[in-house]
Amino acid sequence: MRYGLKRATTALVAFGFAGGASAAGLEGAPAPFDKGGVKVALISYISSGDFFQAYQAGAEAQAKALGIDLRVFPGKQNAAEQREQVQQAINLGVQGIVVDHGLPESLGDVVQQAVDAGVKVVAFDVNLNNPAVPQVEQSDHELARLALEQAVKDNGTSFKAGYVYVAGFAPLDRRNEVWDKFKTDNPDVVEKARFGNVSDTTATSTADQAKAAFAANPDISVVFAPYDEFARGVKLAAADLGIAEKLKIYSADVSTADIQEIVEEGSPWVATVATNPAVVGAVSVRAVALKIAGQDVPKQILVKPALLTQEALRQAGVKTIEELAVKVPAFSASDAVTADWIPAKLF
Ligand code: SR1
Repeated sequence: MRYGLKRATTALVAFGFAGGASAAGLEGAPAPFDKGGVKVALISYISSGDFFQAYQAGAEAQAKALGIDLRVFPGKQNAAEQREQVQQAINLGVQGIVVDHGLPESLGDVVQQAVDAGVKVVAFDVNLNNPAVPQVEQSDHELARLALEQAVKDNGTSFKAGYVYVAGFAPLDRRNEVWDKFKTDNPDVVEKARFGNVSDTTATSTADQAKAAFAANPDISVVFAPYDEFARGVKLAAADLGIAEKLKIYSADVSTADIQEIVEEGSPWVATVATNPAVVGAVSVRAVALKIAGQDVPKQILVKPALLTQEALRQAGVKTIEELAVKVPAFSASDAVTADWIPAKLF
């Protein structure tokens, strides 16, 4: 069975972990994990939506397996609050912090305070430009390239497009670089409308904007919406306007709810390119654990995404992310930042 899968990684399927730590520590692990009681903070900018919930679940599972006391600071799309949370984490005496998204300008100095206080920091999808802070990312350039290659396969190189983008988020900015180059390389792809919103109601706000864009540009036939909440919004708008059959949506990310929206009869959501966010959460925690243990962590940690087309998902009869992981083990795997003392096995 093929999923239009272009990249494979191996080693971990992250829906649960065998073995793991007791309160007394992790046998065979380096200090301080051998004794237990390691405190780490997960500080998010966004917590709502399938991607971020699954990311958090993966981080929690990996933390549990390592005996880490993970303090989760929920994200409310509030830069001032996230900044305050970094300070709270330092005051709590955590040994590590994972910063998940956020605005670099509001985090740079507090993250430096954490580093100066000896706290190990890892960033996911936020460019903190700090040599002490490795960054986890989902190979966003490759992700966008795979989605746009599929768009060309389905639609050729001449079409009117809608594009969903909000500047200032590292993954969206990286995907945008690929979109810009794609338009330069394909001058008959015309971006007729650009819109987007990131908030606690991203999908519905994006739907409202998409409706206005479609009303003003009825010739749009392809939408590049490289965030699953964006794609849901565009799909919602298409359904409300009754134009789903003349539209094709290409996105990023996947969840069980997304799979159901993609495979349903008449869905315009024809492809997505995704990692398993639970694996990305686990990788982020492993990275900070390695740093706390004084072990080497690369500056850039990549989790490779896979192309998932509507056609392949339908053919395989996949309905949930768990089924996806079983049928395509490589989808849920990352061998990034592993060590033999880190438990990372399914069940
Ligand atoms: C607002 S940024 C949204 C993106 O962050 C993660 O990288 C997910 O892939 C999502 O698309």
